[in-house]
Amino acid sequence: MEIVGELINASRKKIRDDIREKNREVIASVAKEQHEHGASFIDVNAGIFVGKEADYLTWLVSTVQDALDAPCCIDSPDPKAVEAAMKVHKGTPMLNSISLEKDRYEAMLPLIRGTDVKIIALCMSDEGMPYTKKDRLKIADNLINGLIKNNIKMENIYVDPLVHPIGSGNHLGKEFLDSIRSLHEQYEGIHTICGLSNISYGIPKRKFANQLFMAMAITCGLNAAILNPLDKRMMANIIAAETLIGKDDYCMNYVQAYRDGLFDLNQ
Ligand code: THG
Repeated sequence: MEIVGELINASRKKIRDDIREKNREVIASVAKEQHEHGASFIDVNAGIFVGKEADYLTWLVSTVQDALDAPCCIDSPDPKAVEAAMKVHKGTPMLNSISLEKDRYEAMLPLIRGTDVKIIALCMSDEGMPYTKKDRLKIADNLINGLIKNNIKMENIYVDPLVHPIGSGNHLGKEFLDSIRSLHEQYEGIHTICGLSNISYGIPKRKFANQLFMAMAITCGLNAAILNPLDKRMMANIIAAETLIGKDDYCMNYVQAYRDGLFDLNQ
């Protein structure tokens, strides 16, 4: 599982002021902490700073990469902000995200054509958000074909089928999980990704629900996630679930995690 650390996001009350005041020490330490806990990409999102998003996003990318040697996941729907952030980024970033919305699609494509950037393909179109597997796969198919035609490798495409709160419809969890399964059946080498905490919006014990849903998504083939890597039980679940579904030869990762104390959760 490839982990994208979600904590440097200006929509979070805890970090909003640190971003606004450009507090380098706090951003550097949150980036490092996430990396040490298993995040291979650090998500940076300054979406709430309307009109100044490009300025904040470039500052976040430089600050994170001055603090550690890891790529960012540039989280913005605004092609201008993404372009500016990609210019200051060292190495190969992840782009979060392209979608089938016409304006966004056409403006993002020139930024990534023929590059080795990892691209989140968000299942969203000008007709809105999909809720069924059928609607998700239709959008995903268009996105995947378009990206492949533009010389993007299949393994650099990370399809995000979009998680909806289970509280708004019984079928929404299963439609999402079935989408993950079908994407892996239909497109060999594809990655799937999501920010899964949306599933528990509006219900109690959100962490508990998120942790369980993660194990279910891993069973369906999910192989990347945007989440809080400081959630120890979540990270332990991911290791165990991947072992149990057969992605851990000789249970080596499982045993190593046990030895490292990652399964000691009585905190
Ligand atoms: N897909 C893609 N990108 C995404 C998302 C997605 N980027 C943003 C988001 N969803 C994932 N990132 C976060 C970051 C922080 C939080 C949740 C998702 C978070 N939420 C707290 C909560 O839900 O309780 C509240 C915020 C707070 O701390 O005040 O922390 O789905 N491609």
